Amino acid sequence: MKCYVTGNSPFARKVRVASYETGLFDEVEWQMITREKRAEIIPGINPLGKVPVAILESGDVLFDSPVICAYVDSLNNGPKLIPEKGAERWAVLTLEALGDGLGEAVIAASQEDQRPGEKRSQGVVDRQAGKTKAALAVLDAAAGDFNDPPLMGEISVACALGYMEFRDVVPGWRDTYPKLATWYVRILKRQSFIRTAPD
Ligand SMILES: N[C@@H](CCC(=O)N[C@@H](CS)C(=O)NCC(=O)O)C(=O)O
Repeated sequence: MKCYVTGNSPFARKVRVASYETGLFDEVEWQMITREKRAEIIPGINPLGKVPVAILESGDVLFDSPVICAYVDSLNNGPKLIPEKGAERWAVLTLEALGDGLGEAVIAASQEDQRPGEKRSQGVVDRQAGKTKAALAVLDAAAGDFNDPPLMGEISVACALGYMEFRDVVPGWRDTYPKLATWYVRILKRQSFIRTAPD
């Protein structure tokens, strides 16, 4: 499988971490591309123009990150990142969706914030900041019950937090959400996160 990623994308990082955690990292032909290259080549592969996107040996194309991560986990003969059945499966997928939603809100808020004065909408920034803070509050309350080692839900949440911190979208979040921050400091020590930190 060939997988197109950019260095700072929290969604691409999910796939990289999931591959690392399942021991499949070296099986993937990683295509680390710039944002400029992404704009040039990705729309020809994924009509949405987004990374991550994977091309299988068969030529089939997979996107987006939850699909690629589920595919990686399907190749995994060890402990699964996504439980195959039962309530735990739906809990993991829902936590993954919450992490993805946090990542989307953080990206939208930070992109809007960077627009030039007359084009910037405070309403958009505030709406995305509201989603971000609501997600962080729920995650802070849930952090004590997070799986260790992490499953797909925790991986998604940590990747979103990594991007949020990298762009400093919520200054001082570690003080406001201390249980989440304590968990985050722990998960960052895993090789899978050390090896995939935003640059
Ligand atoms: N839901 C998608 C989101 C992917 C996404 O938003 N990727 C961003 C990078 S973080 C991207 O490629 N954006 C380029 C664009 O929107 O044109 C996923 O989970 O993979």
